[in-house]
Amino acid sequence: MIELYTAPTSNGRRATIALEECGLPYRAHVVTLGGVKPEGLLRINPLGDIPAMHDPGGPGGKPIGLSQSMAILLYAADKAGRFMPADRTARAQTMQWLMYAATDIGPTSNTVFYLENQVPDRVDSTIKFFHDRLVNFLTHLNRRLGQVEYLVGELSVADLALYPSFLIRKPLAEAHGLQHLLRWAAALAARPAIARGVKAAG
Ligand SMILES: N[C@@H](CCC(=O)N[C@@H](CS)C(=O)NCC(=O)O)C(=O)O
Repeated sequence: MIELYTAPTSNGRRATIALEECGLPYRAHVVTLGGVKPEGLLRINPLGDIPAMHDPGGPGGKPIGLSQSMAILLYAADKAGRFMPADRTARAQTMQWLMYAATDIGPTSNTVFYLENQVPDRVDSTIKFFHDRLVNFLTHLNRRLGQVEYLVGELSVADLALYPSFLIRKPLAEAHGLQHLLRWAAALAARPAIARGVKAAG
């Protein structure tokens, strides 16, 4: 059984959603962020960051430990043989949108969070810069989702990568009337495995 260390954050939910959608049995250990980290988590990731998982039945039947929510998502999809289009062009496009979630949306959303909540000196012009950048990224997604049902047509790891980051920024999508993005999110929210994944992260 896969042991997963997680928490109710976008990264933590990405891992639980991935395991639920891929139908891989796992046990979730919900970790208190900022607190003492369980030994099992530190053995996989000495940084103590969630999510991290241990799969005793990894490739070749050997155990594997993994951190990084995107790596866990791709591992689960590969193990289950799901959510990655067979067509090579569609696969390349899936990676393009997954990277958009991983390197543009996620980090910008996190930066807004840190600037608004954790950086000691609040600088409104800097917050506005990153906030506008995030709105621009979400608007780009909205345009894309006005043309396709899911990011690459069929449901893929790109959608599963993005959805947890979207959840935190849903109010922004509502405030800017990003109807296609909201339609996409409602379709994902209606999936029982996604609902279970969000709940399992705590
Ligand atoms: N890039 C990593 C980021 C992992 C990360 O930053 N995890 C945070 C929570 S979302 C964490 O565990 N922080 C340690 C703590 O707050 O105690 C991923 O996608 O998994």
